[in-house]
Amino acid sequence: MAIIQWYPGHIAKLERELDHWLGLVDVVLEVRDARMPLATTNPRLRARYGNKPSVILLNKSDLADTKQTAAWVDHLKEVENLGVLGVNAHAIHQWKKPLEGLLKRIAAPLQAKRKQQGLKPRPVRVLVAGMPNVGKSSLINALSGRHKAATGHKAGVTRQPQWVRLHETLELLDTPGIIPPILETEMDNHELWQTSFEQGKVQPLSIGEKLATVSSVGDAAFDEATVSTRLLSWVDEAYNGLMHTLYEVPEDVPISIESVGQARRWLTSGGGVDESRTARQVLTDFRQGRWVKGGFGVSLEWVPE
Ligand SMILES: Nc1nc2c(ncn2[C@@H]2O[C@H](COP(=O)(O)OP(=O)(O)OP(=O)(O)O)[C@@H](O)[C@H]2O)c(=O)[nH]1
Ligand SMILES: [Mg+2]
Repeated sequence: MAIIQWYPGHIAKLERELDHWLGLVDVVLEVRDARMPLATTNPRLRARYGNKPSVILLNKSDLADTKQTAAWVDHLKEVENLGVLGVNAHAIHQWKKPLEGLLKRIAAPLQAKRKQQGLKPRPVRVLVAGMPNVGKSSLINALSGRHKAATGHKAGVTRQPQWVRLHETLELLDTPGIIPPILETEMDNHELWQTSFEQGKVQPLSIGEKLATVSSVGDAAFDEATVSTRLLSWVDEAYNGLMHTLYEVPEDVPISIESVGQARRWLTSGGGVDESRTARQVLTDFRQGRWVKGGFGVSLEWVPE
């Protein structure tokens, strides 16, 4: 799939600024989307964390496949040897304590070192980083209990880094989302993403397509019909006909924009299926969690068995 405008100029500038932000903090909190923990990590960014202690948060777990999120937490802990938590910014009370505990534990040796050097104690400083739209600002707002940082359902809402003090011992630096400046084909071949487990007859979505489904790349950067079609096909296969069930498409009719539009009567005035409306609606349904049933959502990346 051709992704145009993959790497806007302002992102290049942000990447350069990242080194400066890293110099200001003790710990990195990398936020990813629980529905695709591999596609929403930026290997170039991770390479720059160097040996800063870091923690991975798989956010939006309310929209993800619960079983997969639990498996990803275990898997990433093992392969990355880091603290990993599956969280939901909209219900942070469940994770606030464990998360703060984890950050403080990580920062304890740094604090002890300061004390040894005769320096005054200061708050632990945490860089909150990750791809666009994964929920960095929402998490910071939820943790601080105040709406300090701007949030929104599209890429690039946070434009400037911003410090938010949680309390006298913890400060978080909200930063703009950064996507990698590499071509999609290169991303798909990157070793970090090679561990992605894909199964079934239907070809999995490419990294760029996955990022499009969760609005980590702007809407102008991809073709909605293509992404929507691939999303429908993969999810329908991986989740045993879930798209047939949710959109009430007859079992013997293959899943497609056409069949979903027909079933839902998303039609043009001429009576044919309104393909662009249907494609957009399918993406919106996925993004807004309308495929979550009984607390079980959909993940586009599954952990190796
Ligand atoms: N369902 C659900 N939605 C979430 C969660 N966290 C954030 N969101 C939504 O995701 C969208 C993006 O959230 P932001 O906090 O603006 O994301 P960001 O990572 O700061 O994005 P940029 O600043 O653009 O990089 C918003 O519409 C949020 O309401 C979550 O845990 N669950
Ligand atoms: Mg933000």
